[in-house]
Amino acid sequence: PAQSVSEIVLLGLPIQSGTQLRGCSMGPSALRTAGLAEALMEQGHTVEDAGDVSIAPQSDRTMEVAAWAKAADAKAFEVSQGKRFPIFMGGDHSMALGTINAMARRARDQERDLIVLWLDAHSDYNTPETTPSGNIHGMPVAGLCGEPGMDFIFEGMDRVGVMPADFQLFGIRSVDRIERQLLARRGVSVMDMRLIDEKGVSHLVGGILEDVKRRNAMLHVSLDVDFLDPSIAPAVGTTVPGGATYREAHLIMEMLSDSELVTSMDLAELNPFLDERGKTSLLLVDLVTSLFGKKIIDRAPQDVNRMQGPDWNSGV
Ligand code: 5AB
Ligand code: MN
Ligand code: MN
Ligand code: MN
Repeated sequence: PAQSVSEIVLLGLPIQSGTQLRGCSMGPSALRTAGLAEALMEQGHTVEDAGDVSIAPQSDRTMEVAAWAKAADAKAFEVSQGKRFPIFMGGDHSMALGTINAMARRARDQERDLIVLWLDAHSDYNTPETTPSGNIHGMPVAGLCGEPGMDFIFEGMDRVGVMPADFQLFGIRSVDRIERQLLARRGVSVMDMRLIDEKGVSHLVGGILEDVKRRNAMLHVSLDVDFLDPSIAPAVGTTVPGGATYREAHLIMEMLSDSELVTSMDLAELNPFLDERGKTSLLLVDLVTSLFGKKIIDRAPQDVNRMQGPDWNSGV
């Protein structure tokens, strides 16, 4: 995203009811502390911080997730009007039940499809029936795809389903047994770490972007901190070894930036309580600046051969 974005809007969703481990509620605050808004403004973007969403107290965690989904959906829809690019600052990954429903509503209003690039160690396709943990942050993709047992979350919402085939799960390296069967049956695209090792980020992301472009779809990026290797991003409750490296993650953001196809983003699962001197929050800020056009050098590959070297004779 670059030219077509008029304004970036930050929305805090301090949700942690989707997980047992506390700390994700501090995510939005840590991203602000790490200078997310300032970094984007430094790059010349207009940034508005829409503050944090909150919910009324609920009787249990499950009801909290449902209340959060409704509140997140309503506010996410509101802040994403026009050409505004929302960055949703979570919050555990159950936040996506609200944010992605909202962006799917935006897409529907424009008669476009929404494609979701889900950057995660996990496939988050459990249902209340299959979950080994009971934690709803392991279920948002299933809920958005209309799997049974999750309708209560969308009650009273203008629910827009997402087709399983419109999810691109990327970076996956932890899938539960029944979850795996369900993913295969539904035809969800799972680009696991082995595939990434074999084919490379550039080839795979390039293919996804071609598809988004050909279909004139909107593209939502849902970044779970555990997509990244724990050595560079320790601030997450569910670390899995063998994640994306610093350069793989940046390359994805750089390619997304060049494509100008991304229309919204989640920053999910950041648990600042587990961080080491803010390094994970700072890395997320860095990745977002790459998504919004920060480049190592200016490059115009097609011009490289025509560029002139220094003129040794004139001494310049
Ligand atoms: B995350 C697990 N599959 O369902 C489950 O971090 C982990 O949003 C889910 O990707 C991890 O509890 C959820 C074992
Ligand atoms: Mn996740
Ligand atoms: Mn469709
Ligand atoms: Mn995960």
